[in-house]
Amino acid sequence: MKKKFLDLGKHPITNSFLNKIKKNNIKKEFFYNLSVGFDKKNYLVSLMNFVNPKKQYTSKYAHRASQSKTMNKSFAKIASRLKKRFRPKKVLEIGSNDGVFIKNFKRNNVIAVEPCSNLAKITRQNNFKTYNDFWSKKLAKKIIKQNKKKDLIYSANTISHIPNLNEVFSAVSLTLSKNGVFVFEDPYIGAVVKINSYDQFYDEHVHLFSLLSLSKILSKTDLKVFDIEIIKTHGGSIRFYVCKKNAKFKKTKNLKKVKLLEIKQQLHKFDTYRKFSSRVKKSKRDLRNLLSKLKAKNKKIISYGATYKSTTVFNYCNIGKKFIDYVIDTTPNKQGKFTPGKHLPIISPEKGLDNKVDYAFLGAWNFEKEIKQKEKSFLKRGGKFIVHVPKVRII
Ligand code: JHZ
Repeated sequence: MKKKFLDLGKHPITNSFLNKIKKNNIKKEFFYNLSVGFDKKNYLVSLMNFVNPKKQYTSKYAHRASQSKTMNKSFAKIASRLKKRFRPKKVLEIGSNDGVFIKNFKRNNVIAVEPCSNLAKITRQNNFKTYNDFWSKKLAKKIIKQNKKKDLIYSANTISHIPNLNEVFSAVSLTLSKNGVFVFEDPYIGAVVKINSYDQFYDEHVHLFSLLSLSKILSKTDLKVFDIEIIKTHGGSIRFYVCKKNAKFKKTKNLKKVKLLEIKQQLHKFDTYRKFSSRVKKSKRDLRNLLSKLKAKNKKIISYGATYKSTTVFNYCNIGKKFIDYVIDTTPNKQGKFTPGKHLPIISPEKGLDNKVDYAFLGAWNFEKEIKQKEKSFLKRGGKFIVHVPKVRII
């Protein structure tokens, strides 16, 4: 049973960018209550209400994982490390997006699973065998029948998106070879609590894991975690290495270290999340105050990165056109559209980062370094970024 600790109010689906702002479109826009709870039994943080995945992972899925240099590099690095460490002959990726990870493998070694048909089309066009489907036991059975069991299953920013974790891990267990390894990474609840990144909560992030929660969940399966890494990706992620309980891998020292850190951070206590929730309310007040002050001085403010995260910030903090003129983003299929809920126009950075912009709210704060590097001339002429993590401030 989950106990609620955070209520962020009514939110749209983060992937539901609008083509046009017409009365009819706005009337039809789907909203749900975004609130977050803690399950004392499994130490797991999850949304209180799940949106139907068929509404989320459609043929119009906008996010392209290859839109940042940082992510291209990060996927190339992990692919190379996994190849060296496990020497896998048969590889599968769950949630392959536009192929940013699998492109580092030979086509005959790797297959992809991706529910969004527009993304599956891209990896197919690049000649990677792709199953355009949701990850499930049924699909796992089909895959092993056609493609044999896998030595490596990899997944980034996908497992936290799937409501039914029993189904996820049963399907993984069916698909793994005897000494096969399942490596997956997702935003880390430890980082969210530490840096106050409440915008990691949105319809797609239905669970945010810790080692403590995953260990509880896997204790009911034939799988175990044998290694772990806390990484900087997306503002703080956790990477789990999982295998069958009777596989050859011994648990590493990293597990003990992370477990102790999580206990120190009290990630297994409801009170930690209750306190976090007060910090989130303060963050909202601070951001609205800062934007109001800047607007009173007639400053031009835009937002940088039409992220799913910023949909949470804007809808929770009620930030619309009064504060933000428009959003800039490099993703071609976000440009020309409007953000979910607050309907801010999205345009390209080339068009949008003009000389009149005084401040840019960093919706893509997780790429601060890459963006600052790219936008040196904006900074040089006195342009400034606003961030809300770990604290609302101008940088
Ligand atoms: P980014 C998505 O969330 C959705 P979002 C998903 N649920 C998830 O878990 C994470 O990804 C991983 C743009 N950009 O990655 C590109 C620029 O315009 O933080 C993207 O639209 N210029 C699957 O949306 C956005 O910002 C740049 O220089 O919160 C970044 O989105 C860079 C670097 C990015 O994920």
